[in-house]
Amino acid sequence: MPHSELVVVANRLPIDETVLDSGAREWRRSPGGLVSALRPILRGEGTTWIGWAGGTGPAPDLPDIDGVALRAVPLSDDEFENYYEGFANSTVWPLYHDAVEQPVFHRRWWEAYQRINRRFAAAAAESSPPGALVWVQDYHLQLVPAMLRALRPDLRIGFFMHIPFPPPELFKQIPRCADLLRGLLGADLVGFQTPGGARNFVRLIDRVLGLRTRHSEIEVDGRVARVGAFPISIDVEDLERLAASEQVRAHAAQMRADLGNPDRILLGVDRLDYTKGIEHRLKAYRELLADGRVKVPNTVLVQVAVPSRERVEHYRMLRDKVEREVGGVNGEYGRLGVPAVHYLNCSYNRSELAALYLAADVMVVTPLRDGMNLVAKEYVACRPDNGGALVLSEFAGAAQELKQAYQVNPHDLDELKDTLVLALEADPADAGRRMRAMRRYLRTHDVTAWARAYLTALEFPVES
Ligand code: GDG
Repeated sequence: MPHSELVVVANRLPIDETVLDSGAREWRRSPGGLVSALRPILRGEGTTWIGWAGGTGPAPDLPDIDGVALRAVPLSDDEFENYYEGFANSTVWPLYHDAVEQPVFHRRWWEAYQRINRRFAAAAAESSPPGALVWVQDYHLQLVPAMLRALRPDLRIGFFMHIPFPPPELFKQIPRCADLLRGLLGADLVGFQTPGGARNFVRLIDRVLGLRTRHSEIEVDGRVARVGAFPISIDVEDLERLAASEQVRAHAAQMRADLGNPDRILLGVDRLDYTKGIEHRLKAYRELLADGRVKVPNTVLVQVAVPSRERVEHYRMLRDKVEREVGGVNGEYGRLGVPAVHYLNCSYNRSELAALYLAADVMVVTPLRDGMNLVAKEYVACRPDNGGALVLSEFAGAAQELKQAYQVNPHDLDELKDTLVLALEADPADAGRRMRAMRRYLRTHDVTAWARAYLTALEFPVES
């Protein structure tokens, strides 16, 4: 029988609480993110989304959003600290990103992680109609698939990992790593961003759990769990439309004017996260200025650094380091009224972001490791003019698809500098060909294609 009810389980609900001028509070759909990804295929009725609403304390009652029923899972201050900031973001996040920062382990974090995963599994078990498909998202909830299967063997369960999945040598450092693998194996389909992530998972199942694996199939408890790569994407059509709009084009021109109409604008847009390679980028730019290969005011760098996980120690340290470096570069190379780096530690809405992408000559995406990196894809989608050039780290999942980008190893400072110059001085015809090829690829590999591929693999009926 086809399954027609969908339950999404993610750490975060796709809403934010906004305080209106009147002082009243209102829930609004969060911009971007998974909810936009799923919107084209969510059919409203019959879809439920389970997740945390953002505050601590009792779970709020929530309105439906775009026809999707929302169910909040409560977290206390303590649980937020141990489950979210602790195990999820100070153990799993750094370790799955090649340990570019030292992962930290605490037994109390692991206990909280188990407890909260159990809470999400219980909420999913309660909210799912018989035979529904439950799609669990990301590294915060790796134990949920097995916990949910134990409660509700009638459900079809999917899991998608948004971040990289590390090789055995790294993964095995996590105390209780076998429990994480067993948790994920509770799913009928475990999806990763890249084939490499999927391969690492299968190797680990073989080595740590000693289960029989055949390519992408694993025999577990008398059933078969499948593993696959499903590279996530963006709503290409929507961004193309936005970038082509008169309002965004005018805004982009205004931004260039506000920056003093430089010949070349370099742009970085990232969450302020140590995986994103912001420091490496700043260092390369500073050396280019020192070498005289780029000059202010002809060239400027705009760095948007969206605040993130601000209470976690590594993030506070990163912010200090980045701000010190920006201050250093500006002190040395800025001119009166013309800083070398325009550093913006705030968040932008979709149309402002589109204008920034359109204004930038070179988009610099240099993560040390990244599951996919949607910013790279968004930049390409926002260039229907075929202008601009994308510098992209080979360690972002997106590099496996955006082959015509100027790819770079961000750890190699000289290579990074040379690649930035190459992109800054690119022949417009060549740069245009690259952009066109990448846009053509994205048009057929957009977010709807991603969700459709995943759900079809789980035999969920998706309208064409
Ligand atoms: C994780 C994985 C994977 C940026 N600035 C603002 C803003 N953004 C939006 C971007 C983009 C998103 O945030 C960032 O997505 P990324 O993919 O670049 O990075 P992560 O946040 O680390 O996401 C990543 C992703 O999950 C999806 O699977 O690609 O590898 O790490 O869409 O446009 N959004 C708003 N204001 C901003 O100032 N509203």
